[in-house]
Amino acid sequence: MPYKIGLVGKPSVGKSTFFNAATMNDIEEGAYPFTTIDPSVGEAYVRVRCAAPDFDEKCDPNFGFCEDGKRFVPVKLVDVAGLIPGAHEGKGLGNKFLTDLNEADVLVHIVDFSGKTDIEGEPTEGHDPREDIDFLEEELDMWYLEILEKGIERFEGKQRQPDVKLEEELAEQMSAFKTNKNEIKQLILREDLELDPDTWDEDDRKDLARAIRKATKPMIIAANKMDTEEARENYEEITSDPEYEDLAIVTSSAHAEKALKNASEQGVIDYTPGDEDFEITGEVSSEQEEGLEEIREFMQDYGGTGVQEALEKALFDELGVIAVFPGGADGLGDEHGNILPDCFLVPEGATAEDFAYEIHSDIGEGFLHAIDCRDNRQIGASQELEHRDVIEIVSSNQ
Ligand SMILES: Nc1nc2c(ncn2[C@@H]2O[C@H](COP(=O)(O)OP(=O)(O)O)[C@@H](O)[C@H]2O)c(=O)[nH]1
Ligand SMILES: [Mg+2]
Repeated sequence: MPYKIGLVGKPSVGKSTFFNAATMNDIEEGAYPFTTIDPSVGEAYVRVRCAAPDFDEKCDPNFGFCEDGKRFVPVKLVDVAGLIPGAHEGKGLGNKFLTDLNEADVLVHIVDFSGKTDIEGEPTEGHDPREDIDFLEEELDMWYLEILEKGIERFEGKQRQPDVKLEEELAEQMSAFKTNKNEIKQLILREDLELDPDTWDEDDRKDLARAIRKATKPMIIAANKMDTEEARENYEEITSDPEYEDLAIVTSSAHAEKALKNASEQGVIDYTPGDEDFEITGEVSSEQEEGLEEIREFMQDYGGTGVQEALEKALFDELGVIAVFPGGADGLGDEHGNILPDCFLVPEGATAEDFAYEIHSDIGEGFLHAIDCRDNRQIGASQELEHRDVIEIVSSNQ
């Protein structure tokens, strides 16, 4: 299963623009690892420095593509529309919204930093983006709190039965959030609460819901519309506000990325997504040239459009994922001679054996040992892998 990144935010912040820009590509249809008829789900990429050049080779990716030594590894991107006040109570797209949210491994909260849309997404002036940041967190916390309350009721209903454990009942109720009893127990204790909900007041419950949300729904903020003057001012102010210093925040212009992808598709510029610059290679009107030069200036100030960076910060830094290439100790080609055709995204801390299971459950079950292809060293089942490792799995089920 590819990782899923969810784009959230109130209406008119640029979610669809970001989604379209990030999922636009001109590679062959057949190279997609998944197809979908849902227009809000698409294929985007995260960049990994390709391992093939380290072996003086050139790769032949099965999925995604490789440009300038950067491997573009597919991820799923979901435009989670429908965030409005009361979404947790089923208002707006309520249930679809929550299902989409649940399926995302990590969220990118797109915020209109220009302040030109109000809390409902209607045009205005001078809106404080901090309100949007607080509002989304509040909305998610309310949703978590409702499910936590159901878990508490479930526990209370069973209290006279022997061997009923609070953390088990809560974890069961909250299983859609991909948590477990150990994590729940740790979070309760970290909040300095007893393992007895009778002793928790309303604030304790809210704090616990928030702690569970933070632990299970990693999220970064994309400060969007940074191509506007107002957004830059808000960005300066918010990033120097001590109350917001814990935020993982990336500057972005979805609009600029979209314009570059369009120009690239027209064949008038040479642009590799995520790069800090591009080259005009075809005939452009003076108007288009002016627009492109404005975008170039913006990219120089902020190190690119920020769209790739947002996806990568979400996945690699916030969620904690590494990329590992399956390889062979005596050659990186597969049975068709394709060099490093695959690149797997796996959780940080994944072991050689976990990686074998990731490739195929049969390979995992027959795991004998692994080989680090960079130095031909044999490694054991429990050895933790590192980002950009090239690993051969030796299995009795090959
Ligand atoms: N200036 C600027 N406008 C943007 C940017 N991204 C989106 N917009 C504009 O914001 C409006 C809403 O965008 P849309 O993608 O439909 O937002 P959504 O409702 O969140 O999906 C449109 O007019 C976009 O052109 C950006 O990075 N900069
Ligand atoms: Mg939209």
